[in-house]
Amino acid sequence: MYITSTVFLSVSPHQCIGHITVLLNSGSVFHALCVCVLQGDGVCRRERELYPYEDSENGKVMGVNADGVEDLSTLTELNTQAIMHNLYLRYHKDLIYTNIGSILAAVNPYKQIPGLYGGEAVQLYSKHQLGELPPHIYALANECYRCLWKRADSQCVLISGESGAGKTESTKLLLKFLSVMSQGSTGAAVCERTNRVEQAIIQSSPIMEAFGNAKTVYNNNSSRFGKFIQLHFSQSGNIQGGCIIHYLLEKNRVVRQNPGERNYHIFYSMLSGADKDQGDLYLLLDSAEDYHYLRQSGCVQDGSLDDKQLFLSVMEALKVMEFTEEEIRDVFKLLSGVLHIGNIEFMTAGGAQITSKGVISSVCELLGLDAFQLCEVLTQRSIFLRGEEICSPLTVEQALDSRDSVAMALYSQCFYWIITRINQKIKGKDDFKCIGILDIFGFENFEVNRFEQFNINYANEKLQEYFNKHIFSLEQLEYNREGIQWEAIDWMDNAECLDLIEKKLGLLALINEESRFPKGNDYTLLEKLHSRHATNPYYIKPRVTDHQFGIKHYAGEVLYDVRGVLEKNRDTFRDDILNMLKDSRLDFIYDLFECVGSRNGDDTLKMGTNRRKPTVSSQFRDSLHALMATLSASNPFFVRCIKPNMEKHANEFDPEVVLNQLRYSGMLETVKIRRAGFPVRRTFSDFLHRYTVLLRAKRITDGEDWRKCSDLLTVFDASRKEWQLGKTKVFVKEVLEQKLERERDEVRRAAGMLI
Ligand code: AD9
Ligand code: MG
Repeated sequence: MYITSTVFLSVSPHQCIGHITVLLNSGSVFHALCVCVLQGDGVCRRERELYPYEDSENGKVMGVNADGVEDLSTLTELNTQAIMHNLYLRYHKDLIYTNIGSILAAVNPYKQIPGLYGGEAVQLYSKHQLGELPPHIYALANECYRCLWKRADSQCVLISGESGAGKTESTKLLLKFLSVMSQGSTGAAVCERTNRVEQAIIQSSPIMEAFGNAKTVYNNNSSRFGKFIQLHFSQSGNIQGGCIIHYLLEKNRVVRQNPGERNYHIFYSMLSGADKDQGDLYLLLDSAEDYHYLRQSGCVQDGSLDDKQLFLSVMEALKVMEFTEEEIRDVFKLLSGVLHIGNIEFMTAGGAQITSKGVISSVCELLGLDAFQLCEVLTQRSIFLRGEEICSPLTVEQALDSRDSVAMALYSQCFYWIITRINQKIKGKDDFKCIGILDIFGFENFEVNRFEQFNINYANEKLQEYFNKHIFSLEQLEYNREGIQWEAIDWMDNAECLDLIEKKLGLLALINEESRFPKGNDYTLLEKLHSRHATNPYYIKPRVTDHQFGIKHYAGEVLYDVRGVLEKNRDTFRDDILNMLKDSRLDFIYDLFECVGSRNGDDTLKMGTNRRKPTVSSQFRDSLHALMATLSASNPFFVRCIKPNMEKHANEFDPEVVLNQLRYSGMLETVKIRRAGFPVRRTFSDFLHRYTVLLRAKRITDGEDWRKCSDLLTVFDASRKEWQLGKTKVFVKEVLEQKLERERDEVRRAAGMLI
């Protein structure tokens, strides 16, 4: 249905005319027409947009291809609106994937699309080259898998997009596809071991999500930690092992959540899934409402989350991963212990006094602690000075902080322990190549943004830098170096914003400096940030508030609340509390605090004894840099996830929301460079080696390497539009590479060779 937007331009925004509403977007670039259903309550709910696009420059309605194009680099008219229109057309036909060469754009459908990801789809995509079938995450996964041999190097898939855009779902689909490929390639001898590894990798997802994901305002299943999953493949194509690296769990969520958000899923699922015996064993109270840590945000349930079902799948997954009954019991006792800790209350009586003695006995029973010792560390602080113990009483506020720090430490150590156990289970040889999949927490901009958001957005900024470097910077450098004819493409560089954050005397350095300064507090920090960076174009010094600073990120401006930054960055944990936990009668609790050897384990907690312990943000920066180094040694694939609306609704495409994401992610520039560029680049000898069978078939045997390359490429594209020769490499467009690969497969098949 075509409707020219001019007909409706005079109608005021959001005005309801019978069953039709016209929405005008504030930027005046875009006009959306929606059919609305007037509900009984008189509220007009948007059902479906009919025509969201008009070319703002010349006012004409663009030519419409009913399904849109599958590859954005083939669009005839190139601008951001045309890209969006194409995504829109496809989205409403449930075609959520669109290619930009080998980069995949994925619009979150917020619904299950029948048949899209089933076994048949996996089989189908595994048998075809990239480009032969409609765009799909499986097509990208298949290409990534093939590249292990085609390019003979390790691969990585970087999934980006804001919170709720679909990164974690994409990660799971990639894992699913790769594990099926692995099974298909398995020889009988390694079959059993391989199957176990694949199953374990797949089953690690429900466990990690239960313990590391939570409902936020942006996403009902939001990842509150970042992860990089590495799969080690053998030469014959099966997964021999894997490794999960995790980044910065948001541990504060255990004790505090914003209104409308929830604590980690596992707490609610334990409460709704545990049977009577388990309930008795774990001393569970009746419902989530009975716990301070679960009820304070006013949200204990969400219609889209099935807590009971999650409990069953976590239990199933824990068994597959061979967690022992005893370990499972210990974990749930710890979780229940954490919840009970949150119910400990205090009053002032010459310092803080505990008012809820019954709770203390439950906590001690669950965690194997001594009641007297627990009460002591919660109400007074003891330090050793020159061999002498000095105790000082705590205020109620300090007592609440110490209570919360025990809960956070228990939960986070338990999380790290679970990941360590998963890693032990999926460990295997890494004697060939690997595929790494990066699924971090997406860009966030809440009403109040804290230290966690600062780190999350910093990580997203790094990921965007990596994307820019690979798609724009390195590519154009190589064209120049190799003497390829080329028209330069402008792109939005985020280097200056990153400099503001991580360079010498940048925000991170100042935060760290102030964290080490004994007298430093959040306000002295803010003063230093303002005075050093107020003139930086990427820094925001708000006019009115006295506790915020802001950053102009590539994805938008975010104001951060400075309150709490230093404490979270220092991440101190009192020695006396640590010792009390180590005195636990339960081996499990003792081991968590004594033996967790992971990066995030011991170190984090030993602040009391080691003042030069790295701060949270410097550890995070180092781990991001290490990650970038790993990524730089692999061949990258990119998935750009896009959120169609902020309401998490199916069948709703909000042009303003999508347009913003397309703009900040540099989609137009990406399409331009993919269209103009030659993304496939191989040295002459690599190229000849790959296509030996084609050379033979086309009887190209004479001449220097470059000449043979040129002769072969001319056979496939005499016009030379799809390739160029550089000084040491051939430069080929993806469509031409697909043709070469197809023909190579056919020749090899005809000759009875393995493909
Ligand atoms: V965050 O940065 O961790 O807060 P993600 O990971 O980008 O975020 P996620 O993958 O969790 O988002 O997707 C959010 C929700 O969108 C999911 O819980 C699904 O309900 C929905 N979703 C995402 N992708 C798909 C899909 N391919 N098919 C169906 C989807 N639903
Ligand atoms: Mg996620």
